[in-house]
Amino acid sequence: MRILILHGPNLNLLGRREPETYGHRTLADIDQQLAESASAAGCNVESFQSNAEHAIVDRIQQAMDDDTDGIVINPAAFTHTSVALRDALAAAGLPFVEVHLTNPDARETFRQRSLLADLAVGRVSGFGPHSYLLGLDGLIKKLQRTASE
Ligand code: CA2
Repeated sequence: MRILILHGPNLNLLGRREPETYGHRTLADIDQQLAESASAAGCNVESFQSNAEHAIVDRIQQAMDDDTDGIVINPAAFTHTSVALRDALAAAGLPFVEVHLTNPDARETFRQRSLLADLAVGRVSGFGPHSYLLGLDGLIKKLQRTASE
């Protein structure tokens, strides 16, 4: 099983800025842990981060043709703004889980709207890096169930 992990804008700064909000772990740490967790479940993960909306759209389109089974995405600020990302995820038709380090619903009003949430198979928010692991686990179990039906 092949899972794509997508990280949106500014998440490359994790561990270097605003630790009081986003914690001390770097994106490389999180990706490493996701790779270990996926491998223990017999899955492969590939991680991709970009600050550019078009690059994330391109990577989602690539996933339509590279045998990706599902996507775990922290769209970061694009969660709240990007019709392009929504359209790309809808067009790809791959099951995806939306994850957030913080709980956007407990933050500013503008973070309380997700343009992606209704397309997602699930959402995990507020558990720091553990949100990604919970999202990955949920997606793998969902894909396994679908495969055995
Ligand atoms: O809680 C999350 O994971 C967010 O997706 C993070 C986004 C924010 O716009 C969403 O509302 C919720 C922001 C990511 C910024 O990442 C930084 C990391 C370190 C230092 C500064 C920013």
